[in-house]
Amino acid sequence: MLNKLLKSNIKEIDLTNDKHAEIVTETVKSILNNGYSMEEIEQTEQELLSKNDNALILPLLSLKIAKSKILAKNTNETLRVSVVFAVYKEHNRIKTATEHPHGEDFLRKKVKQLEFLFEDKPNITWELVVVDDGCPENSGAIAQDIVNREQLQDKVRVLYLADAIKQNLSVVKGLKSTADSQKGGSVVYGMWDAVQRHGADNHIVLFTDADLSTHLGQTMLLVDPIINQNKLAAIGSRRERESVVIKKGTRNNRGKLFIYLWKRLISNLNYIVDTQCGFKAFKAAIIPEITKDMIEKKFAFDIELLLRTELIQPNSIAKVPIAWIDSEAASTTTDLQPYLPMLQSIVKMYRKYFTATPEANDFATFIEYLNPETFNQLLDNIPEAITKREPYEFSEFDEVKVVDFQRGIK
Ligand SMILES: Nc1nc2c(ncn2[C@@H]2O[C@H](COP(=O)(O)OP(=O)(O)O)[C@@H](O)[C@H]2O)c(=O)[nH]1
Ligand SMILES: [Mg+2]
Repeated sequence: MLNKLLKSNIKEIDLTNDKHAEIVTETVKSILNNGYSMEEIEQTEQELLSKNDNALILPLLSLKIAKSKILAKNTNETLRVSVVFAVYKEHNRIKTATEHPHGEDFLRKKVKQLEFLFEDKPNITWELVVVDDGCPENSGAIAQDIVNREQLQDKVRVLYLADAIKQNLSVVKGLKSTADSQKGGSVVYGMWDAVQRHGADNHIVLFTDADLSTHLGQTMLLVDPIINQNKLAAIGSRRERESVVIKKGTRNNRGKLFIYLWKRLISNLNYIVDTQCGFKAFKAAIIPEITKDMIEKKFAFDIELLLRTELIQPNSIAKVPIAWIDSEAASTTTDLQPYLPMLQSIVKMYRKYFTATPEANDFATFIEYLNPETFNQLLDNIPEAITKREPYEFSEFDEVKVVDFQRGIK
């Protein structure tokens, strides 16, 4: 199998490209048609990973999807899978590549990815839930147009956060308008709605990002630990040994600082590193409880969902190494500086959900008093003890104290 996989001559895979997507599908099919077992596939995966070569992304992604398809095949009970994503200024990425240079045609592609994963599995029903986050460019209406034109009504549902606010639904309590929301408000509304509509039994609710960074063929890798290993949630992680990540640019040190700081506050997530990957699954039964009266409607909502899952049952989150290929062309967050507001929300979570300790309190107060200017100084002076380490070390390593950070700012 290894030799066959290595023959692929695509070194930089682009999931927005139809031809590349087709090659992935064909590779998965050929792996499955050869009847390889889960163990054989995992062994091949280990061999490819040990080569540490970004050009192997296509075979590695194909192996992950092949595993996911085997898990689907082995699922014989009734299962409902809802996949939610928010759209905000996605009017370009939703177009095709010929219609716009940033076009990814992500809606149709996501449908295809799920169709492929669940083909011949009538016991598994699924749905994509698109939630318009008050998009000024009417991303929701554009999505609905595609749904109507392509007759995708039984596969895709489009919701508007504005409607939920108008109806005063409990899940959007605290939002006066869509302007108070970023990603979190919409995703959580979509998750809650999926449970309202399809119930809590045999139902897994995932969320993802609008773009094609995560191939949804991997969905069963998240579903499996919940239905077969008693986990309450499973999160895609870009920071495990078996993760396959293609990301350009170097925003890495900021990410390290972010992880170091939230880990000083949120003690029950100490075994988790990548909280921000847009690919997470939850057992539907816990969704009403973990989404009730959430603090965060913006980009730190993942952390609140996870910490509340852990409060229900410790050690209940599976970390799943995934293949992730950044879509940077029209990222909706590149101009944003979301880290400081995220950290300040996390301080609120610390105060609401945890018993104070002197150490954590120090960090909480320090972060509360940061402003964009002092935070930028902090970013320019991230202590080397942090930049030289890997984020997983920050669960244990806590030697950089508030005074050390204060030295870097005026
Ligand atoms: N920037 C931004 N994104 C939002 C907002 N509301 C929902 N989103 C969605 O949040 C997700 C963020 O993903 P993306 O733009 O790929 O961010 P990145 O991958 O972190 O650069 C997308 O699905 C957006 O459509 C918002 O108010 N601002
Ligand atoms: Mg993205």
